[in-house]
Amino acid sequence: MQQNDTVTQLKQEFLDSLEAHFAVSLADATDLQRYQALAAVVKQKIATKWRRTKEDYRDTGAKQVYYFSIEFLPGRYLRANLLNLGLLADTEQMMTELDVDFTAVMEAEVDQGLGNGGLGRLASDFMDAMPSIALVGNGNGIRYRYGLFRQAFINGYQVEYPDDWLKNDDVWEVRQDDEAQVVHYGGNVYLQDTPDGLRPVYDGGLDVLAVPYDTGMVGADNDVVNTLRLWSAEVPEGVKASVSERSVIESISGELYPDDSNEEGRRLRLRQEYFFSSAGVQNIIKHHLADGYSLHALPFQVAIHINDTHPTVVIPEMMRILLDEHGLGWEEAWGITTRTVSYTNHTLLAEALERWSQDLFAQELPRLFQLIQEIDRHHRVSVASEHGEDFAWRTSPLQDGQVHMARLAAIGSHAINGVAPLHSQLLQDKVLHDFYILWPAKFSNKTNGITHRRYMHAANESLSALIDTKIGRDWRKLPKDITKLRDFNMDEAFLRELAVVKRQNKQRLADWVSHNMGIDINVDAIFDVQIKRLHAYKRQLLHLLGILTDYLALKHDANAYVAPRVHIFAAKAAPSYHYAKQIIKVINEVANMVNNDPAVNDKMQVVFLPNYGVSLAELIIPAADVSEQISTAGKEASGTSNMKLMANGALQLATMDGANIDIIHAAGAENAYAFGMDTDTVYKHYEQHDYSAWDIYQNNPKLHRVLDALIDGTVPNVQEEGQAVFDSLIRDNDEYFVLGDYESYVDTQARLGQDYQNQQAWTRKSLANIAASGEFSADYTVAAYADEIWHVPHNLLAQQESK
Ligand code: GL2
Repeated sequence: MQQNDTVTQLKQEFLDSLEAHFAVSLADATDLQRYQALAAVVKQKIATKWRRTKEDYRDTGAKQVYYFSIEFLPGRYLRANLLNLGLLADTEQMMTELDVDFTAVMEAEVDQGLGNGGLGRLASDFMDAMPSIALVGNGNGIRYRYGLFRQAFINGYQVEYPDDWLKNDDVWEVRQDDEAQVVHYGGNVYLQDTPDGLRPVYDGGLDVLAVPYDTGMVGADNDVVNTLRLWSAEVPEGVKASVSERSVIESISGELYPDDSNEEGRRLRLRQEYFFSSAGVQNIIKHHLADGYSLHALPFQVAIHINDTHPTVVIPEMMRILLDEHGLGWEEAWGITTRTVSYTNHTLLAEALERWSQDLFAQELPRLFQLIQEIDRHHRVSVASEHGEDFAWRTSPLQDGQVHMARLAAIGSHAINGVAPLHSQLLQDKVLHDFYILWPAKFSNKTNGITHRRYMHAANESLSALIDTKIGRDWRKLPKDITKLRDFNMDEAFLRELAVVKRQNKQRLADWVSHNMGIDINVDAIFDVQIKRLHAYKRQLLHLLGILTDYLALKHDANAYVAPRVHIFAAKAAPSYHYAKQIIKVINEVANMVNNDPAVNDKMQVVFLPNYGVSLAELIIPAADVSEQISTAGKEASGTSNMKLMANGALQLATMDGANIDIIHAAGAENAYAFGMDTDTVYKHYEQHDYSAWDIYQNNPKLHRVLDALIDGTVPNVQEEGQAVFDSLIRDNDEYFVLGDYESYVDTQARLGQDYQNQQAWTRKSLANIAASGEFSADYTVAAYADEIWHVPHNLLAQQESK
């Protein structure tokens, strides 16, 4: 069809849809109605491909991957779906012809925030990559009634509001009543001797109906549409539940990450983990059998991947189904389970490795607890003879009254991977070292990736279009081809064009800040960006100390040179993470102080954008000049905003941590700003207890002055919070070595500021980053999982060869 025909047809479908759904004309329709009408048109286009994909999988008996994740962070779907369907440009043209503000229409879509940060967004990037490389992969998670809280700032403090994302219904989802599963909690379980062997008998407990809502995951430029299945908790039909019983049940899919600082919160969290794990596994096995396969064929037909330890109960749940419901023997059930399940670890932080109290676990999931006891016993027996009792004890799922989920995941899966080379190495050497001794072949690395489609082609259309003019469009399918851009790094006209695109993106962000925050930021200044969850190890505090350093220099030293910067933060702090919230308050007060001081603010401004999420990221990332990735080395498993920022031409100001190392290596060290202690130094300090924050404070007058500013009234309105930050750094000896890296950070920032003044040289570095970003495409990451862990086909290589 000619493009004009497509536009004409789209226009007709859109106007018809508006009338059919809302009985309004275009002129009278609200942006929300326009969005919903357009989304309905797009959904219709997806539907046929989706049905065919499902039929095709069933008819060919394709092996299916199921990606189990307690978080998905899709953001908005409309623009990404249009892009993948190849209809984005036509839709833009249609909207122009209709004189409709397309941006306003897209912004009427709610930003689906069913995740906290990188882990959830990675799951959604994988949902985009899988169909795009024609891989048979589905998501399995929870349809939270309320997503991650909506953040606002009042007097500089974070305030949390509920995220009522279903208020206007979700256009994309499809409820599947006939796929519902019952999930059972609590009660007592007895083992009874029957002619078929020991069988559990259940007494009491709670039945919850898990109802799935499916959303089509659209492949780019192909006919593949996979399924993301999110489960919602309801009262089973026929069960008379009181109001309070009903609310207990519904709370299971009520909200993302309930506060886990108290017992009831933790109980709910465990229930959530079992909820989507059990519903998912039951449903998979049901279909597997209905399609005529034997249980022994499960590992050949199905790969279940657990995204971090939250879905680890998949392992005992599969054992329960195979043993109790199908009468398999222990060894054969264990073989099937372990060959089906694989596990990605996403964190090195000890406190983030999940553990449950055995009492709580046994109360909530009594049968699963019995099975874990049995897994534990088998494990001890099998390793003790060769490795000794102490080793068996250290690696057991049950120890010290707790259930250790990472150990259970390592024992019960056939593959374990980390998410960046350093992280995978540290897993083998430290965190999961004992398991590496037992099963070295289980371990591998799969470096995270991102979808360039969302973060470049959709969010930064002008950059992608500019790149097309130089190297054609193949790189959009084969992201590594973007390295061809390196041939143009001496092309001055092209560098100028790149700089123009960056400036336009900065202006777009500046307009947003002006409109939403009432602050006019200087687009000629360096946009120095730190966007990620607020956590002590990510060290937003180090960035803040750098800001205070510049501020004090400008105030007190007439000769000080500070390159003009706009410091841009966006971050949510977990509601129960008091210290993180205190840091937000201090940053906001520093921002106030700086922005309202005419003596400095032609040189520096600080903005903390509220309610960080996927859509805000899509606005900030194309506008960034500098990407702050400054975690304590050895703490950030990978990071993914680093990759998104790089692809959009920001230079990394980074510690040698997570995937920063690989990004800096790919872009070339001369095109990035690495600083700070390396992992070995960090570990040495922890082991030798030779780090003294107090000594650093005493011996560095500049830093001394900066820290004092937090407690001597220099920064106004932070009496309590400034003191808390000061105490954590000095009294508590600075767990994350903020002070240890301070000097190196401010020196590197100063060098960066100088370099930025040569715009052409800077843009050349920016180009080097863009040109090296291809290898961080999630298409490659997912293909590597497919080849090495899941053993399912995809067509990434075929695309390469057909070129
Ligand atoms: C995380 C890691 O902290 C982060 O470094 C990594 O990039 C992502 C995805 O692998 O996973 N782990 C984790 O629990 N969250 C992350 O973002 N929330």
